[in-house]
Amino acid sequence: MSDESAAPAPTLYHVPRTISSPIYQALLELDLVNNPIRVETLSFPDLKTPEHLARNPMGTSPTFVDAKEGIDIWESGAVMMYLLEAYDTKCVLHPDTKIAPKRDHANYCHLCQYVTATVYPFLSSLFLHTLEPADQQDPVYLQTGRDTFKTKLGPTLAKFLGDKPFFMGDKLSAVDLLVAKPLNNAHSLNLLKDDFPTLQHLFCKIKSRPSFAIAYNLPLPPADDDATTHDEECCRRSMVLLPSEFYDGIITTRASLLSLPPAE
Ligand SMILES: N[C@@H](CCC(=O)N[C@@H](CS)C(=O)NCC(=O)O)C(=O)O
Repeated sequence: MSDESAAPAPTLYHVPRTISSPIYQALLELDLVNNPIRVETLSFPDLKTPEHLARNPMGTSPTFVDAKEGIDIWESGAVMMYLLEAYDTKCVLHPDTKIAPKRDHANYCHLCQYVTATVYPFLSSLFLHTLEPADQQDPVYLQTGRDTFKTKLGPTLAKFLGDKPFFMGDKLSAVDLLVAKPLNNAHSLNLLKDDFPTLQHLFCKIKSRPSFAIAYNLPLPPADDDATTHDEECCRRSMVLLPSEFYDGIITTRASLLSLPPAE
């Protein structure tokens, strides 16, 4: 006899400090974790197991599965958008399209896509390259990448942010959570502090939230953490965010992908 209540809870498969972290952070901010969305933490090797590849043939993080609804999706932007539209019914982290000006709605859609499709892959590749052995690094790629951030991606983000506290105005939204992931790479590459202080300040504000520590698997920030006065300290501590062992994990995973045996 089939029992609907026995269907597995909708599940976000998450690897800490990957692009699933902003989604997990959004679920925490909305108090949706285990209520009703389960978050299952995986390791990089877990992404390549037959069990995970059956959910997500790309073998990447994130993946969202709701078996009861026949949902199995794995693009970070789509997972974030779906979860907010389906579960953030009070529009806490996304615009209420019934009342929001069309321009806000358009900018929100644009920024979510810009961050997940352009900014995050760009900065992630650039940062990972700096962790390769020195003799395997391409100085031209690194310099061109830094220049491209300074002249195109950084100014574009800073212009959208303007002098507002958050990308969408006075209120935190999913855009801020998504952008914190690539901004952390930009911060590690020392691309923010001098040239984009408003982006650095936004990153520190997001990083100071307890939900960030949980989603990125970091020690919780001190209770009195205040990004408005402690940017330097907050961002100094953010260096702890990206231990080399973590990236070794990614590089090893990428290397193993490249040496996969041919399909039979
Ligand atoms: N376009 C995908 C990319 C996902 C992706 O590449 N995630 C990385 C972590 S940030 C990953 O799983 N890397 C492991 C691998 O490629 O083996 C998305 O935005 O969800």
